[in-house]
Amino acid sequence: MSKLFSILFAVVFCVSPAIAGIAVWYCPGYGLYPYGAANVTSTVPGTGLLANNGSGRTLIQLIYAGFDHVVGDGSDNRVNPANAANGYVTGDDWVMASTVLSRGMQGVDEWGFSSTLRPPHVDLDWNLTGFAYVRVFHDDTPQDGEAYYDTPLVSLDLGFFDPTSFAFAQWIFIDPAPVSGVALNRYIGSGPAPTPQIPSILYLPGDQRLSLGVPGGYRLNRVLGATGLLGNGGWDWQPLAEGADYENQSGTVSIFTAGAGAAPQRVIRIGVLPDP
Ligand SMILES: [Ca+2]
Ligand SMILES: [Ca+2]
Repeated sequence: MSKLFSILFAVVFCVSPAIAGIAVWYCPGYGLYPYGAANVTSTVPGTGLLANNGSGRTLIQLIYAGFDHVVGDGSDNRVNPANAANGYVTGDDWVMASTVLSRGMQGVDEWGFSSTLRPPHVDLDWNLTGFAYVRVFHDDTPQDGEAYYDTPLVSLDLGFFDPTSFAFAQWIFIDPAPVSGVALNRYIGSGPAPTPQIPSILYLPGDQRLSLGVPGGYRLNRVLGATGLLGNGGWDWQPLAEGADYENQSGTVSIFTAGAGAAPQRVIRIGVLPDP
């Protein structure tokens, strides 16, 4: 009995320091459809993204959401078509890997699906916790006015350590495979977003809150707070929790400056979106 335990402990202590790194498959599990496609399960020829984008090619990217754990900088401008050198990302995001799906190559069909697996993206030195997402562009030349799609954020699994076996590789499907595909659903904005009027901020001493109204024509998207600077000079933005750090009632945002949930943020950022 005691020998068995010692063997188990030996195994655990040998393996633990080596657990680091990622291996991520990122691909469509069912299929990609053009912007506005109502039927994202169709197998009728001519309905796939690569049959409707003019080139039969599209760029997909595996993107790290950065240290703020939000897509881009948390604003609605998620793609910067002028930032081709860095894969069109905004904020502190960066492209971990990318590939072009080309219809007819490596078994890729007009929906971007292939039963021939490409190798996963492997980085044995990766040790950053956080989130990644996959972005699909209309084609492989992103530009203003073209559609794209972002998957939800996925927590990165840092448990990959054996490049001889992909048994522990992580899957990030672009679509909710295997039941249906996805249609592109966002547009790369043309020009900068309009800047909403900055409202007055009131300090309410009785409630120990900062209060401000969301500008007319906009709705609250998120509230971020920062306590210090990162090595790259940017703020260490973290999402604040509604109920614990702030309240949003009828378009008035109240940020707590005291109490159990009060965050010690030095800087607050309020994100708004235009009303639909
Ligand atoms: Ca980010
Ligand atoms: Ca294009």
